[in-house]
Amino acid sequence: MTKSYLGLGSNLGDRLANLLAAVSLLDAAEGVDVTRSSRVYETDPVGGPENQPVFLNAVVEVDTSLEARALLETCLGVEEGMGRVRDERWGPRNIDIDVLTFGREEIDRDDLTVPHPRMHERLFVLAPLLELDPDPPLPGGRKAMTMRLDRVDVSGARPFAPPLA
Ligand code: GSY
Repeated sequence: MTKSYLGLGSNLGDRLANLLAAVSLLDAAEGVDVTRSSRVYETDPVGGPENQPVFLNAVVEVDTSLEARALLETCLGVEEGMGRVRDERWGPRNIDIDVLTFGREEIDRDDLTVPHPRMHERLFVLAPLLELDPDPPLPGGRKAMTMRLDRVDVSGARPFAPPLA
């Protein structure tokens, strides 16, 4: 079994219901067991079109018997099952599921890079992730303990709802 952290985000429709649906669908998937969730944060959009709606974000911990590629396929399948349309890059979406980490493995392939290469720069990932793990795998072997937060806009993530699982 491998422990993996998944980042969930939604900024279209009933955002909290979308996150909850994603957790149920992930947990129902073959070889995936959702073990814990962070709280849900409301977060200011990073990138994408100006004035896109604010996001809800959370991180969930899963135990999986799948290989990394198959876990990614499962996440994409859940997004698809929830009717995600990929029109605008970085644009609004009802659900986004990112594989942030896969055990302590470092994978760098066209289709999947873990630890996720930008996760340490994104408060909408770090704030929920650090609730679950104070020493998570980060790109380049970085340590959360030694990261500087003084250049990060920490007002950009506000607790919104209790854990999803
Ligand atoms: O990478 C996930 C999609 N996304 C998000 C997000 O989930 N939250 C916030 N706050 N900004 C984002 N920009 C993108 S793209």
